[in-house]
Amino acid sequence: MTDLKKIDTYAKKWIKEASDRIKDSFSKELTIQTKSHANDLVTDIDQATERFFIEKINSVFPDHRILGEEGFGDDVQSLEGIVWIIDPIDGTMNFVHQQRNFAISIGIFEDGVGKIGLIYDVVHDELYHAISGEGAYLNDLKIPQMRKTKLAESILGLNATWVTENRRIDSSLLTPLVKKSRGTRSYGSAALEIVYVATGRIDAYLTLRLAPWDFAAGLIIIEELGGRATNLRGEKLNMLEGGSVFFANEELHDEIMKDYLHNGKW
Ligand code: 2AM
Ligand code: CA
Ligand code: CA
Ligand code: CA
Repeated sequence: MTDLKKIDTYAKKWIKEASDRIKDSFSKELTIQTKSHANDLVTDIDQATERFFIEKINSVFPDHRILGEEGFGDDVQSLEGIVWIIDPIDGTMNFVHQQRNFAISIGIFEDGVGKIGLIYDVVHDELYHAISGEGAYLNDLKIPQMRKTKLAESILGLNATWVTENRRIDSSLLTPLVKKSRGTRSYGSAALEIVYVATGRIDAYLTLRLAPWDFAAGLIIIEELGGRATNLRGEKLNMLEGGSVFFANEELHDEIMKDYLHNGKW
Protein backbone atom coordinates (compact mmCIF):
# COMPACT_ATOMS: atom_id res chain seq x y z
CA MET A 1 0.00 0.00 0.00
CA THR A 2 1.18 3.50 -0.75
CA ASP A 3 2.41 5.34 2.28
CA LEU A 4 0.58 8.63 1.79
CA LYS A 5 1.59 9.91 5.22
CA LYS A 6 5.25 9.55 4.34
CA ILE A 7 4.77 11.33 1.01
CA ASP A 8 2.81 14.05 2.76
CA THR A 9 5.46 14.59 5.43
CA TYR A 10 8.19 15.02 2.83
CA ALA A 11 6.05 17.24 0.62
CA LYS A 12 5.36 19.60 3.51
CA LYS A 13 9.01 19.71 4.54
CA TRP A 14 10.15 20.47 1.00
CA ILE A 15 7.49 23.11 0.47
CA LYS A 16 8.77 25.03 3.53
CA GLU A 17 12.38 24.68 2.38
CA ALA A 18 11.49 25.89 -1.12
CA SER A 19 9.60 28.81 0.37
CA ASP A 20 12.64 29.89 2.44
CA ARG A 21 14.69 29.96 -0.74
CA ILE A 22 12.03 32.02 -2.51
CA LYS A 23 11.97 34.53 0.36
CA ASP A 24 15.77 34.77 0.28
CA SER A 25 15.50 35.75 -3.38
CA PHE A 26 13.57 38.93 -2.48
CA SER A 27 16.84 40.64 -1.62
CA LYS A 28 18.51 39.58 -4.87
CA GLU A 29 18.02 40.64 -8.45
CA LEU A 30 15.67 38.43 -10.47
CA THR A 31 16.40 37.18 -13.96
CA ILE A 32 13.13 37.57 -15.84
CA GLN A 33 12.37 36.03 -19.22
CA THR A 34 9.20 35.76 -21.27
CA LYS A 35 7.60 32.55 -22.56
CA SER A 36 4.64 32.50 -24.97
CA HIS A 37 4.21 36.32 -25.09
CA ALA A 38 5.49 39.56 -23.55
CA ASN A 39 3.34 39.24 -20.40
CA ASP A 40 3.98 35.54 -19.84
CA LEU A 41 6.87 35.80 -17.36
CA VAL A 42 9.22 33.25 -15.89
CA THR A 43 12.09 33.91 -13.49
CA ASP A 44 15.19 32.01 -12.47
CA ILE A 45 13.42 31.40 -9.14
CA ASP A 46 10.47 29.62 -10.81
CA GLN A 47 12.99 27.35 -12.50
CA ALA A 48 15.23 26.81 -9.47
CA THR A 49 12.20 26.01 -7.30
CA GLU A 50 10.93 23.39 -9.73
CA ARG A 51 14.40 21.86 -9.96
CA PHE A 52 14.60 21.77 -6.16
CA PHE A 53 11.40 19.70 -5.91
CA ILE A 54 12.47 17.36 -8.69
CA GLU A 55 15.81 16.64 -7.06
CA LYS A 56 14.18 15.98 -3.68
CA ILE A 57 11.39 13.78 -5.07
CA ASN A 58 13.76 11.75 -7.23
CA SER A 59 16.08 11.16 -4.28
CA VAL A 60 13.38 9.77 -1.96
CA PHE A 61 10.72 8.48 -4.39
CA PRO A 62 12.59 7.44 -7.55
CA ASP A 63 9.54 5.66 -9.04
CA HIS A 64 7.24 8.72 -8.78
CA ARG A 65 6.82 10.91 -11.85
CA ILE A 66 6.65 14.70 -11.96
CA LEU A 67 4.68 17.04 -14.20
CA GLY A 68 5.96 20.57 -13.65
CA GLU A 69 5.18 23.85 -15.38
CA GLU A 70 8.76 24.73 -16.21
CA GLY A 71 9.38 21.42 -17.95
CA PHE A 72 12.22 19.98 -15.84
CA GLY A 73 10.14 17.00 -14.78
CA ASP A 74 9.06 13.96 -16.77
CA ASP A 75 7.25 13.74 -20.06
CA VAL A 76 4.01 12.67 -18.39
CA GLN A 77 1.50 11.19 -20.85
CA SER A 78 -0.62 9.20 -18.41
CA LEU A 79 -1.52 9.34 -14.73
CA GLU A 80 -0.50 5.78 -13.95
CA GLY A 81 1.30 5.30 -10.65
CA ILE A 82 2.15 8.30 -8.49
CA VAL A 83 2.40 11.63 -10.25
CA TRP A 84 3.31 14.94 -8.62
CA ILE A 85 1.81 17.91 -10.49
CA ILE A 86 3.81 20.97 -9.52
CA ASP A 87 3.59 24.68 -10.09
CA PRO A 88 6.73 26.06 -8.41
CA ILE A 89 5.38 29.62 -8.38
CA ASP A 90 1.74 30.18 -9.24
CA GLY A 91 1.27 33.89 -9.82
CA THR A 92 4.66 34.72 -11.29
CA MET A 93 3.52 38.18 -12.36
CA ASN A 94 2.56 38.93 -8.75
CA PHE A 95 5.87 37.47 -7.56
CA VAL A 96 7.76 39.82 -9.89
CA HIS A 97 5.64 42.96 -9.39
CA GLN A 98 4.39 42.60 -5.83
CA GLN A 99 6.50 40.03 -3.95
CA ARG A 100 3.22 38.60 -2.63
CA ASN A 101 0.00 36.93 -3.83
CA PHE A 102 1.75 33.90 -5.24
CA ALA A 103 1.87 30.29 -4.08
CA ILE A 104 3.62 26.97 -4.47
CA SER A 105 1.11 24.37 -5.66
CA ILE A 106 1.54 20.60 -5.47
CA GLY A 107 -1.10 17.99 -6.29
CA ILE A 108 -0.24 14.33 -5.84
CA PHE A 109 -2.24 11.73 -7.78
CA GLU A 110 -2.26 7.95 -7.60
CA ASP A 111 -3.55 6.22 -10.74
CA GLY A 112 -5.38 9.41 -11.66
CA VAL A 113 -7.05 9.86 -8.26
CA GLY A 114 -6.18 13.01 -6.30
CA LYS A 115 -4.63 12.09 -2.94
CA ILE A 116 -2.73 15.06 -1.51
CA GLY A 117 -3.18 18.76 -2.27
CA LEU A 118 -0.82 21.44 -0.95
CA ILE A 119 -0.98 25.14 -1.72
CA TYR A 120 1.42 27.35 0.17
CA ASP A 121 0.97 31.11 0.30
CA VAL A 122 4.64 31.80 0.94
CA VAL A 123 4.48 35.39 2.15
CA HIS A 124 1.51 34.90 4.47
CA ASP A 125 2.83 31.55 5.73
CA GLU A 126 -0.52 29.91 4.99
CA LEU A 127 -0.48 26.26 4.00
CA TYR A 128 -3.75 24.95 2.54
CA HIS A 129 -3.58 21.23 2.71
CA ALA A 130 -5.74 18.16 2.16
CA ILE A 131 -5.26 14.43 2.22
CA SER A 132 -8.15 12.79 0.44
CA GLY A 133 -10.67 11.42 2.96
CA GLU A 134 -8.94 13.06 5.94
CA GLY A 135 -10.14 16.64 5.72
CA ALA A 136 -8.59 19.89 4.61
CA TYR A 137 -6.59 22.30 6.76
CA LEU A 138 -5.31 25.86 6.71
CA ASN A 139 -2.11 25.45 8.71
CA ASP A 140 -3.39 23.48 11.74
CA LEU A 141 -7.00 24.62 11.52
CA LYS A 142 -9.55 22.32 9.96
CA ILE A 143 -11.42 24.02 7.11
CA PRO A 144 -15.20 23.47 7.40
CA GLN A 145 -17.20 21.97 4.53
CA MET A 146 -18.13 24.60 1.95
CA ARG A 147 -21.40 26.42 2.54
CA LYS A 148 -23.95 26.82 -0.22
CA THR A 149 -24.60 30.24 -1.76
CA LYS A 150 -26.88 31.90 -4.30
CA LEU A 151 -25.34 33.95 -7.12
CA ALA A 152 -26.98 37.17 -5.93
CA GLU A 153 -25.03 36.85 -2.65
CA SER A 154 -21.83 35.48 -4.15
CA ILE A 155 -18.43 36.93 -5.01
CA LEU A 156 -16.98 35.55 -8.23
CA GLY A 157 -13.27 35.11 -8.93
CA LEU A 158 -13.03 36.21 -12.54
CA ASN A 159 -10.29 37.89 -14.52
CA ALA A 160 -11.48 40.95 -16.48
CA THR A 161 -9.80 39.53 -19.60
CA TRP A 162 -12.72 37.16 -20.08
CA VAL A 163 -15.35 39.89 -20.01
CA THR A 164 -13.55 41.72 -22.80
CA GLU A 165 -13.52 40.42 -26.36
CA ASN A 166 -11.50 37.20 -26.49
CA ARG A 167 -11.30 34.08 -28.59
CA ARG A 168 -12.37 31.53 -25.98
CA ILE A 169 -15.83 32.69 -24.95
CA ASP A 170 -18.45 35.12 -26.19
CA SER A 171 -18.06 37.69 -23.44
CA SER A 172 -21.77 38.57 -23.62
CA LEU A 173 -22.38 35.18 -21.98
CA LEU A 174 -20.54 36.38 -18.89
CA THR A 175 -22.11 39.85 -18.67
CA PRO A 176 -25.40 38.77 -17.01
CA LEU A 177 -23.44 36.54 -14.64
CA VAL A 178 -21.23 39.40 -13.50
CA LYS A 179 -24.22 41.73 -13.16
CA LYS A 180 -26.22 39.30 -11.03
CA SER A 181 -23.32 38.48 -8.69
CA ARG A 182 -22.54 40.51 -5.59
CA GLY A 183 -19.14 41.39 -7.04
CA THR A 184 -16.02 40.08 -8.75
CA ARG A 185 -12.39 39.73 -7.69
CA SER A 186 -9.19 38.75 -9.45
CA TYR A 187 -6.08 37.82 -7.50
CA GLY A 188 -3.72 36.66 -10.26
CA SER A 189 -2.95 33.23 -8.80
CA ALA A 190 -5.26 30.41 -9.80
CA ALA A 191 -4.10 28.24 -6.90
CA LEU A 192 -4.89 30.96 -4.36
CA GLU A 193 -8.23 31.77 -5.99
CA ILE A 194 -9.21 28.11 -5.73
CA VAL A 195 -8.37 27.93 -2.02
CA TYR A 196 -10.24 31.20 -1.50
CA VAL A 197 -13.27 29.37 -2.88
CA ALA A 198 -12.49 26.43 -0.58
CA THR A 199 -12.45 28.73 2.46
CA GLY A 200 -15.46 30.83 1.38
CA ARG A 201 -13.54 34.10 0.86
CA ILE A 202 -15.00 34.01 -2.63
CA ASP A 203 -17.77 31.67 -3.81
CA ALA A 204 -16.69 30.63 -7.29
CA TYR A 205 -13.66 30.83 -9.53
CA LEU A 206 -14.02 30.59 -13.26
CA THR A 207 -11.51 31.00 -16.01
CA LEU A 208 -11.11 29.95 -19.62
CA ARG A 209 -7.60 28.65 -19.80
CA LEU A 210 -5.51 26.90 -17.16
CA ALA A 211 -2.87 24.21 -17.21
CA PRO A 212 -3.06 21.13 -14.94
CA TRP A 213 -0.43 22.52 -12.51
CA ASP A 214 -2.60 25.60 -11.93
CA PHE A 215 -5.49 23.59 -10.48
CA ALA A 216 -4.23 20.09 -9.54
CA ALA A 217 -3.78 20.80 -5.83
CA GLY A 218 -6.84 23.04 -5.64
CA LEU A 219 -9.03 20.34 -7.13
CA ILE A 220 -8.08 17.91 -4.35
CA ILE A 221 -8.72 20.51 -1.64
CA ILE A 222 -12.09 21.63 -3.10
CA GLU A 223 -13.34 18.06 -3.53
CA GLU A 224 -12.36 17.23 0.05
CA LEU A 225 -14.61 20.10 1.19
CA GLY A 226 -17.65 19.03 -0.82
CA GLY A 227 -17.24 21.62 -3.57
CA ARG A 228 -17.55 21.06 -7.28
CA ALA A 229 -14.73 21.25 -9.83
CA THR A 230 -15.45 20.99 -13.55
CA ASN A 231 -14.67 22.85 -16.72
CA LEU A 232 -17.06 25.56 -17.93
CA ARG A 233 -19.05 22.98 -19.88
CA GLY A 234 -19.66 21.04 -16.67
CA GLU A 235 -17.30 18.22 -17.63
CA LYS A 236 -14.60 16.53 -15.55
CA LEU A 237 -11.28 18.40 -15.56
CA ASN A 238 -8.55 17.03 -17.79
CA MET A 239 -5.43 16.52 -15.65
CA LEU A 240 -3.07 16.13 -18.59
CA GLU A 241 -4.25 18.96 -20.82
CA GLY A 242 -6.10 21.51 -18.71
CA GLY A 243 -8.59 23.92 -20.26
CA SER A 244 -11.38 26.03 -18.77
CA VAL A 245 -12.17 25.58 -15.07
CA PHE A 246 -15.14 26.28 -12.83
CA PHE A 247 -14.86 25.78 -9.06
CA ALA A 248 -17.77 26.56 -6.73
CA ASN A 249 -19.97 25.23 -3.97
CA GLU A 250 -22.54 22.77 -5.27
CA GLU A 251 -25.57 25.04 -5.22
CA LEU A 252 -23.84 27.97 -6.92
CA HIS A 253 -22.24 25.65 -9.47
CA ASP A 254 -25.71 24.32 -10.36
CA GLU A 255 -27.23 27.79 -10.63
CA ILE A 256 -24.48 29.18 -12.87
CA MET A 257 -24.26 26.05 -15.00
CA LYS A 258 -28.01 25.98 -15.63
CA ASP A 259 -28.99 29.66 -15.84
CA TYR A 260 -25.86 31.27 -17.31
CA LEU A 261 -23.77 28.61 -19.02
CA HIS A 262 -26.76 26.77 -20.56
CA ASN A 263 -25.53 23.46 -19.15
CA GLY A 264 -22.43 23.70 -21.30
CA LYS A 265 -24.29 24.21 -24.57
CA TRP A 266 -22.53 27.35 -25.81
P1 2AM B 1 1.53 31.24 -13.44
O1 2AM B 1 1.76 32.46 -12.68
O2 2AM B 1 2.05 30.01 -12.78
O3 2AM B 1 1.96 31.32 -14.87
C1 2AM B 1 -3.10 34.32 -13.58
O4 2AM B 1 -4.38 34.75 -13.86
C2 2AM B 1 -3.13 32.83 -13.39
O5 2AM B 1 -3.14 32.19 -14.67
C3 2AM B 1 -1.92 32.30 -12.67
O6 2AM B 1 -2.33 31.20 -11.91
C4 2AM B 1 -0.99 31.93 -13.80
O7 2AM B 1 -0.05 30.95 -13.45
C5 2AM B 1 -1.96 31.40 -14.81
N1 2AM B 1 -1.47 31.54 -16.18
C6 2AM B 1 -0.68 32.52 -16.65
N2 2AM B 1 -0.41 32.35 -17.96
C7 2AM B 1 -1.04 31.21 -18.31
C8 2AM B 1 -1.13 30.49 -19.54
N3 2AM B 1 -0.52 30.91 -20.64
N4 2AM B 1 -1.86 29.36 -19.54
C9 2AM B 1 -2.47 28.94 -18.42
N5 2AM B 1 -2.41 29.59 -17.23
C10 2AM B 1 -1.71 30.71 -17.18
CA1 CA C 1 3.81 30.58 -15.88
CA1 CA D 1 0.28 28.60 -12.58
CA1 CA E 1 4.00 28.96 -12.41
